[in-house]
Formats: sequence, C-alpha cells, structure tokens
Amino acid sequence: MTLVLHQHPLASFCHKVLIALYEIDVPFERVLVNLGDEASRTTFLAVSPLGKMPALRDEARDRTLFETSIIIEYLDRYYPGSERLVPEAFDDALNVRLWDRFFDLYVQEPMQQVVSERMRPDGSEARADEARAALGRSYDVIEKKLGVGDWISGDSFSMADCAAAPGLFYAETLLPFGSSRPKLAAYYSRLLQRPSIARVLDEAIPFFQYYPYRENLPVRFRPEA
Ligand SMILES: N[C@@H](CCC(=O)N[C@@H](CS)C(=O)NCC(=O)O)C(=O)O
Repeated sequence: MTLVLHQHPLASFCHKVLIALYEIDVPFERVLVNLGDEASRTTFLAVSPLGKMPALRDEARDRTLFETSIIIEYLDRYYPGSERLVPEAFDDALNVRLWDRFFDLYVQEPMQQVVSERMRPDGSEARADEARAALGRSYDVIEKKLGVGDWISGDSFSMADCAAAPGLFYAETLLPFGSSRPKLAAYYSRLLQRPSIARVLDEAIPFFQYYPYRENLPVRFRPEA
C-alpha cells in the first residue's frame, strides 16, 4: 500500500486527516501508534520526530508528512477526490485555510487544554476555566460566521470542515454550544451526519471508554456504564 497513516483512533488531529482520506476515497493502510509502548513509540518517532500524530508516509512518492493541514493539502493535490478539499481559486483557498487554522488553533487547542487539565496529577484543573472561556469565544465567532451555505466556508465541504468536526466533537463534551448558538448546533449536526465523519467516529467507538469526558459524549458514542 502506498499511503500509510500513523495514527491513534481517539486522537482528534488524526480524525481530521482520516475524514479527508475518506472524502478523497483513496486506499491507505493505518499503523496504530501507542506512545506508551516502547517499540511503537520508536517506530513512530522515526516517522514523526516531534512525536505528533498523525504522520503520513507515501511510499510511491517517497515522502513523509506531518502537520494535518499539510497532509491534507498534499493528499488533495496528489491524490485528488471528485471534490477538492482546498479550492483552486486563491481567495477561496485562503478562506478555507483561515478556517482550518481557526479550528486547529482556537477550538482544538483549548479543547485539548481542558482535557489535559483533567489529567493533572494534583487534580487542580487550574487552567481549565480559562480554556473553556476561550472555547466559548470561539463558538461565538463560528456562530457569527455561519449562515451562507451548509459548510464553514460556504456551499462546499472543505479542509476547514475536516478540522471543524473533531474539534467541535470533543469541545461540545466540555462546553455545550447552548441555545444562543443555533447555527453552530445545526452545523455540528450536519458534520456528524456527513458519511466520512460518521465513519471516523464509528471506528473510534471502542476507544471512547478511554476518553476522560466520555459521560458527555452524544448517547450513541457513550460507552455502557
Ligand atoms: N499541529 C499538529 C497537532 C498534532 C497533535 O497535537 N496531535 C496530538 C494528537 S491529537 C499528538 O500527537 N499528541 C501527542 C503529543 O503531543 O505527545 C497537526 O496539525 O498535526
């Protein structure tokens, strides 16, 4: 198999690239990374020296890529699906890249911050409130942006929606969208119904038992008590 994705099924940034791979509909192999296992960690660090997931190896073109947005741009260019994930026209592409950055930096980052605070050995969760407040501000920006077309940058599903789905999926378990953000809630429902996204989330079901906020997941993903 030419494309090999090194990933973990619970990791939100891995979900982002998996969604893109399913949208493009290109065959790939996956290697499950277990950072707690010495052998798996060593193999992974040889591919992704900073230890960040996911990483993509393309044997056919002899390229190794990390950083999700770069991986998706690469796939979209060299293994394009029927619809482009990053539009050709510069202004449209810039808009997609802007919202891709927005979801990575201002949704995924504070979301991960809240989750990692839960794992602090002293149990203090000192910075969780700050990160939740940042998430709330991001929700307000998204609410304002939505309204033209079904997707974040308009009528076409794009790389930015690949970034939005995993960030919002986990963020909603930490800070619900609330009744003041109806467009965000409707966008989130559309994302969950998108076949590529539903597939990625369904594949993660066996792993959701390890998610610290599993009790707040949508019912169909919640592990049995
Ligand atoms: N900016 C990176 C972020 C990747 C990232 O933070 N991945 C997480 C998993 S969701 C990770 O590798 N965590 C392990 C670690 O930081 O040690 C990207 O877009 O690829």
